[in-house]
Amino acid sequence: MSEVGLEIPDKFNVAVELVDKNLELGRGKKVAIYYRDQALTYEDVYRAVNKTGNALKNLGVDLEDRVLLLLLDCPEFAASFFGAIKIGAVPIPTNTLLKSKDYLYLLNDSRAKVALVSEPLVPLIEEIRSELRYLKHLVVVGTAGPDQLSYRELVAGASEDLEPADTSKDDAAFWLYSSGTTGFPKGAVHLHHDMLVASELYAKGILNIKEDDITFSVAKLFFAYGLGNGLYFPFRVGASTVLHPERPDPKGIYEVISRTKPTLFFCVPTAYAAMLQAADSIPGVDMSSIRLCVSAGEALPKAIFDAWQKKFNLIILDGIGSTECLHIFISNRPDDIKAGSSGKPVPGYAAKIVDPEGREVPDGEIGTLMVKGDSIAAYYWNKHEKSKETFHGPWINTGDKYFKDPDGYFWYVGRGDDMLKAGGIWVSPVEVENTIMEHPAVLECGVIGAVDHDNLEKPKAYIVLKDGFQASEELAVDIQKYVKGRIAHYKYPRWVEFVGQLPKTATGKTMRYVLRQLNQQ
Ligand code: 3UK
Repeated sequence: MSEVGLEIPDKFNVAVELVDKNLELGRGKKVAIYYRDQALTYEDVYRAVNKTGNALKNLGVDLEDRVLLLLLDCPEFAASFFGAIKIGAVPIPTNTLLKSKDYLYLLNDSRAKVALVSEPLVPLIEEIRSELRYLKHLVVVGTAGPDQLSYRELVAGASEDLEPADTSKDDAAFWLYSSGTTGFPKGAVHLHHDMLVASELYAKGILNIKEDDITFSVAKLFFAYGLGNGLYFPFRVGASTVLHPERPDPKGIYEVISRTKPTLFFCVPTAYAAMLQAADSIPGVDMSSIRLCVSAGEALPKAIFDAWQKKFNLIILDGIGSTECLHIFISNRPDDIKAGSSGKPVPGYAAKIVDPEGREVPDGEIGTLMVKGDSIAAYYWNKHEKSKETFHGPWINTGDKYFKDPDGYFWYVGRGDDMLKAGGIWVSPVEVENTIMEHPAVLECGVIGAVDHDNLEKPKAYIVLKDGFQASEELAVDIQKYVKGRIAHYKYPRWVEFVGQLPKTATGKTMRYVLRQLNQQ
């Protein structure tokens, strides 16, 4: 018996639990996935999972081999994710918003043998193909070109029967990469039991998800947040999910909601703010199907909670989760909300706020948030020092600064490191700084998170120019364009401020906290 009261046997394959079991429970004809004009039943998904698992086996994928998924939200995502897990391989859902050089790192660091890639993203991989040391096969979901394999053809030739690999509950099931301050992402290794724990504690415990729910997540499946919302939560209870491969702009989101009638809506603060702003200019918005809205990724400002409630008479449940913890571990509840706070620990998880010596601080005092629970990743792949800093026995250091009020609600106050978020997605200041520094006019720079008119964080750059260059609006725009062309679009600085010098430590390191203070004045 694990701490959460879930009976998980030692021999255990989570793909069986999340896919096959729905057939055993008589849900074969139920819709699992709505995708464009298609509705796929659990039987359809089961067959696709088995065929994809066999197709991967036929390519030589073995137990413990990594398989990189660079896929837009689509049924093939579900088939490859669970197909790989079912054969004991380890899928790695990967951020589709990155650039070629990011994929070069991820493919070489993970040593994935096979990558399954949506056709529009294939050029990004081809650009670095000659530098990939371990990739043997590039499988295209869509039309395959020379030296590429067609997913459709591989699957068409594969058997529908697949015995699950003889995995244990503590085998690696999948990895998720999480960005670090230096810009090199860390692969968090998640085990076969983790998705069951998150489903039990958060999806059932807090959302009370049921078979007749329909989920729609604006956060894509490659995020830990989206993966639960849009895939394993609904699959755990035989509910349906709406998958939407397009970029989520407010108009598109409202259109999907009005057409597909989800009951559970998952989003991030930036997109809630954008939806509110666009609401009145979009005709025919129908939100009547939604019973609950969820927000995570960054703190939800009270103003957005209030405006949403006023506009749609719906509450937004804010909760904090992380890639390492897999999903949300502190959350508001439908009947217990303090807007602006992250809520209280989800039953089954424990949370404490500690000082630098690891002692719990009194209520109202700020400290570092530590969390305990059975969905936490085992370690970071090939990053032993980082693993030791983060994983402390059953506890994990979230890196977040929090305080607890006398009523027991947890309040986010900031990060303990210099990492920041843009639209709920990690941005490393070092990576943005290094990119800006390659611009011919820039001598040095410092990047911090600043807040926009919705009180949401976005990157801001303080820049010292080289001699002979003049600060101007045009130069600021040029630097922004320069960054957008080189690293993922969401990382570019929304504000550029030219300064004479940067605050430095005795050893020459930029003091980003001084820049943060400067920004608040
Ligand atoms: C921050 C929040 C305040 C916080 C995630 C839900 O965001 C997720 O995972 P990431 O690894 O980032 C984790 C970090 O993001 N954060 C997330 N949610 C909140 N800060 N209020 C919040 N509600 O710094 C945390 O350490 O990208 C969210 C489910 C699964 C997830 N992986």
